[in-house]
Amino acid sequence: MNNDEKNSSAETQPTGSKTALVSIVGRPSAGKSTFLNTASGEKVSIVSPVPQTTRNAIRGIINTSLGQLVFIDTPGLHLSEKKLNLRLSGIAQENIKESDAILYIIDSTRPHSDEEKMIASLLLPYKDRLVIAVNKIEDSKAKPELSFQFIQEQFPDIPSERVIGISAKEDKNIDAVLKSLFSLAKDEPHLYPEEFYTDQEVEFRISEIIRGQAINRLEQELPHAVYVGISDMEMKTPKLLKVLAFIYVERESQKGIVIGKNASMIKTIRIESIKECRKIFPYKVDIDLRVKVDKNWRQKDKVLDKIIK
Ligand SMILES: Nc1nc2c(ncn2[C@@H]2O[C@H](COP(=O)(O)OP(=O)(O)OP(=O)(O)O)[C@@H](O)[C@H]2O)c(=O)[nH]1
Ligand SMILES: [Mg+2]
Repeated sequence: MNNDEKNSSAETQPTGSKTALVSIVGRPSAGKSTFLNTASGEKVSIVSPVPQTTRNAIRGIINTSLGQLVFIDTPGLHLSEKKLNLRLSGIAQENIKESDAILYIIDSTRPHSDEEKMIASLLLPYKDRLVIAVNKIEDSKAKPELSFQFIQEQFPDIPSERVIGISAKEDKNIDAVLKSLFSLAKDEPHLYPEEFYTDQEVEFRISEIIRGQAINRLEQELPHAVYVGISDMEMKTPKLLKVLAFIYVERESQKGIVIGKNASMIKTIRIESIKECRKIFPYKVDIDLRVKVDKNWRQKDKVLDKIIK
């Protein structure tokens, strides 16, 4: 959905009176963040082919002639006992309880494993405020009929207008999902002013842009081993924000990979991050980017408390 059709439609058409807080949930890599970005027409949340990309509850706001939907993009729900994964699943579960509606995204290119069944049973008590999107239907590997069958088994009495086949990547049927979510919205004051499309702080946004640029260039386990910290940020002039940022890795041996041959990798991450910031902020963002080791940070509560909220 492009921006002319969504948020900026407020300029031509007033935003309707409905309001809903909507949690987007599903397995890692189901396409939750892609859905939010396509629906809002903005790069609100980072996307990558690696599962467990989203680590925070990220809000994205959409205004249409029907009203305002405030989406909470959550980390993928994952069967794992690892400290980081438990925290990520916890965030998704806390947000489900608070929301007026839940958008459950199922990846139709993957078999419906025990993990999918675990999510379906977690959502069963909320079936009256559930919309289910069967995603990636444009993919040649997709088997949406199996997903619809799975949904029929797990949620036998869910109304058909609340189960929709979509392609988040190719903007297919996104409008139908929004319409279905509005049917669960209430006549209540909007949660955000119309010019907002996200509530993320500048510092968090920049650190996520850098992490997105990094993880989409790193291979295998490395995307999971990375976090980004901003250690200094100063508005030098009204047109220039100076940022000192660190990409943290778990081990000394990973440092070299992030830096790359002749520092080529870190340079590219820096330049592409600056470009992305340029598109979002009304001022230039100059980033001094360095790499540091924070040994086994995924096991440290102190670090997890800081980066996962
Ligand atoms: N073919 C296809 N791929 C998609 C679609 N939607 C998302 N993807 C891809 O699926 C991968 C994961 O997408 P994300 O949006 O990061 O998934 P997520 O559910 O937010 O993942 P986590 O944050 O890790 O839980 C990326 O490579 C996307 O490009 C779709 O409609 N079709
Ligand atoms: Mg995500």
